[in-house]
Amino acid sequence: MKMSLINLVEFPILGDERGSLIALEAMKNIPFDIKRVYYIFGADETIARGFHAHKALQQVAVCVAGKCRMVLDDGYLKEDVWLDSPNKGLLIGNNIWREMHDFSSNCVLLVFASEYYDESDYIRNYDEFLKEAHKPFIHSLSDVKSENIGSDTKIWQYSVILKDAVIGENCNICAHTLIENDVRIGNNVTVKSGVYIWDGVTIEDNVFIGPSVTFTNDKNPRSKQYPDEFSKTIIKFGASIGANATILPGITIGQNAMIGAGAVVTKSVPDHAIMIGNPAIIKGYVNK
Ligand code: T46
Repeated sequence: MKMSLINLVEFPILGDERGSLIALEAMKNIPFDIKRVYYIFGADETIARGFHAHKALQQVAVCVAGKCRMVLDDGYLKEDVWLDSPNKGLLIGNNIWREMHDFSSNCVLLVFASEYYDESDYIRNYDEFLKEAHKPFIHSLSDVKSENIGSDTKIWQYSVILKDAVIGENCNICAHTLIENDVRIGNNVTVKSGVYIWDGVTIEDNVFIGPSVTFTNDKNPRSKQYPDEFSKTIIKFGASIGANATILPGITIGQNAMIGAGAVVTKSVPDHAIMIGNPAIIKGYVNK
């Protein structure tokens, strides 16, 4: 579950019978070096402002007088909060879409910023913001040559993905995996560690590939001798392949089928079948 986007900092109110005082200090109650301070006042109560995100900028916003409603959105979650007290600071990180609504006529919104003003740091188009927020996560220790990787997909350490591979949205490709060129992977697929997916393999949506599952694509492998075409393997929608199972070349695994750990699958598998053993046999069927 996502944590809240509303990150409020409460500033201690100092003062005495003469009145109140709040002190704001960089790297103390403002969690960055302050390079810029600006304030918004005299805002039209009927007009909202903001409607952008920042690529790098961190800010803390405080209503030192009056109030306004701040809407924050990280591309997954949208939340709002009233800024209505001079001792309540809202921390707004980078890559967060912000909107300011419902300014009171006396509102003074004071903002501390971690960087100097730079228009190129703004993302002012919501679709562009969403694209950025949902872009695939590619770990810096992986070697990913393909540019066909869907939004929200995660590729972890020491994965090698060749240029023509196609991977859908919201997949999890765990550490220590290899995906060759002629491979198609759908949406919501999990590939656990230690899996090598060779040319000729198609994996449809919602499939689970357990750790160290072994795919093959050549019935008569000999060193330095290549078939005209590699055998095609298809893993259909929703199928699950248990750890360390071996899938021989040219096999189709049916929709929602469940392959037990360590099974050696030598023949195509019907939809919903449960397969176990070596050679794998049908043990039953999962509920449709
Ligand atoms: C933010 C929200 C909370 C400058 O020249 N220097 C500055 O430091 C700033 C902040 C703005 N400007 C210029 C740019 C525009 O021509 O002032 C004009 C109004 O700025 P903008 O339309 O971006 O204002 P808001 O209220 O939509 O957004 C502002 C900040 O720009 C933004 O960083 O997070 O307040």
